[in-house]
Amino acid sequence: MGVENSAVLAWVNKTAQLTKPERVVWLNGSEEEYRQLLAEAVKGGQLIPLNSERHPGCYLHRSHPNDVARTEQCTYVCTSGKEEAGPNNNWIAPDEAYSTLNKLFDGAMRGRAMYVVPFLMGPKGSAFSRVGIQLTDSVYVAINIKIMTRMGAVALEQLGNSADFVKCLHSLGTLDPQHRYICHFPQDQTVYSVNSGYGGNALLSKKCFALRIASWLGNREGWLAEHMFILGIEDPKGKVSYVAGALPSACGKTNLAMLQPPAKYKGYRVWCIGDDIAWLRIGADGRLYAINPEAGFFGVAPGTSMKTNPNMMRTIAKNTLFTNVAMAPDKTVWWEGLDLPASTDGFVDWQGKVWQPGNGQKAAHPNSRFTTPITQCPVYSPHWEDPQGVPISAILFGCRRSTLVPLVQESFSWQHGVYLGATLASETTAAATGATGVIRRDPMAMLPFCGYNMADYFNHWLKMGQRLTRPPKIFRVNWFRLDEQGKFVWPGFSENIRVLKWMIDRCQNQGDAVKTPVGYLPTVDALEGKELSLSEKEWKILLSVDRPGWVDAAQKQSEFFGKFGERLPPQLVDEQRALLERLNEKPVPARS
Ligand code: GTP
Ligand code: SPV
Ligand code: MN
Repeated sequence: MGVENSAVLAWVNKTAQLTKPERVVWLNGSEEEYRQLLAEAVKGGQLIPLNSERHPGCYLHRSHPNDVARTEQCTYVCTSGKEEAGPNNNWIAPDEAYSTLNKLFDGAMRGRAMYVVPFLMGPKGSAFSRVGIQLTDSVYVAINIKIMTRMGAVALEQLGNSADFVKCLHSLGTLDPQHRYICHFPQDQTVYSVNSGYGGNALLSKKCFALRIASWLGNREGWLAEHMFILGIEDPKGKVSYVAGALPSACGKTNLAMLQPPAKYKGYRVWCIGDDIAWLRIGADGRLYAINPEAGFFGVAPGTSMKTNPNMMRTIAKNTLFTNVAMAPDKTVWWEGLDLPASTDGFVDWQGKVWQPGNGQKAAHPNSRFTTPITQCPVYSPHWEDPQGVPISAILFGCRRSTLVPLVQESFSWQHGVYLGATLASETTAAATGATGVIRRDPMAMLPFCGYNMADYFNHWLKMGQRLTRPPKIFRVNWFRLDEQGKFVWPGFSENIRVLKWMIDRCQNQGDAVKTPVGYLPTVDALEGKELSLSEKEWKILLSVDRPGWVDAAQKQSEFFGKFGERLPPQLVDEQRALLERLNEKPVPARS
């Protein structure tokens, strides 16, 4: 490829001198090249071809057992001052980080190829879009980026002679978890990652660039980079309204983004624009517009089935990479949540070890994933390509909470909505290493992904609201309330359409609601809830306000807010105080 951009050439040459690869391979993104990469990965043992009839064009990858999820404890934001990174990030001074990393990268690619992977985040020619270039010695990573982004010549064309691209350097190194680093240098638009080959640690286009670096840029330039899906909901009259929503990792974004409404919701359709990341800007008309910077899904496999997410099952029917799922002897894949076949003889688990149901082991790793192109999704929205993005009517912040948080709350104002996002807490999942099921603060589902001090981030959200003349309404949801037996009370999945529809109704000044201290809550009728076989007790779990529980929760927020010191926007403390006042008032059920 005749690359002429001198900044790109200089960076590639300098890196090759440091990492000393056997060869440098420039990727142009063509289909032929993609086939070659797949063949190379099969030959090298990184990919196993799957059953060509049942899974055409599909492959299985097994990552190292110590490298199966994001490692937040090895992830750093290296701004010049620690305060800029904030209490929400691990921090190393840039000089020190570069010095450690340069030692680890010295000769790290010896005997391996270094792939030069240019990629474009966002539609071609869009003012939202940005270019990145990843240098990596992992063919698996290069193949993933081909699926996940607009990769190759298209990115270099958009870049032209400009030096404005994000430098993403990645090496598998020795996969030594003791020396694993994922370092971000927002002031240099640079990311270095070494000793991991997995997901968000290694596909640097995703969380590292499109969230950590992009959120930092967005704060400077007046836009937002968020851990959000984007969907369009079409009503029977054909009107499409757009919703963007953040939920923490493995809490339901992908499922919601391509939901298939139940038969009863005739005429309603959901269109998918993105499932994980949104870049949002204010349009000339004062509305908020969103694009999905990505071109593929890196989704959670366990739990995905024809019952829960038929659109994803159809999406992954071909041309898909599976990572850390189980395999049957006929080279078909399996994971928890799919029906168990009559015979499981010869099944191997995600590590390739013999597996039998009931042997006490998971067949697929709980954070096993698939990588698949968005254009294969049966309900993918053609507006995914719109350079100006889609106008957002509603924003949703969601959490996984077995107690306290109701099914859905509508905020009273933008500021109250920002407070609902900022005080989000959720039970941890297998998407990151560490204990699961532990409640932690995860503001806007961005705790692991915000590339700067979250106090400044909250302030940025508040300022965005002031600039929006037609701001979206902000909601909070929780699909995960448990009953006394530990079962999910809300049926979730396709039935979540009821909540989405109510949200859109509310944006159009319709839909019944009850004013409560924590926001507007829907009535059972507004959710057409009589159709669901839920008892009165179950509705109470979903739609009531546990006043003492909320007083306790609101008081505990002081500790969290305290971490940000003087930098915390006072509006959030005002909202906390207002909530406590509302909770102490006598309950008056009122219709809005
Ligand atoms: P990341 O890709 O990690 O950012 O995750 P995500 O937010 O896209 O989550 P995803 O949609 O992949 O769902 C994660 C897990 O939650 C899967 O096992 C789903 O089956 C399950 N899940 C999703 N939606 C629902 C729901 O409405 N109810 C219940 N009970 N589980 C759900
Ligand atoms: C998440 O953890 O939120 C993901 C997967 O979407 S990863 O790419 O590993 O970040
Ligand atoms: Mn995610």
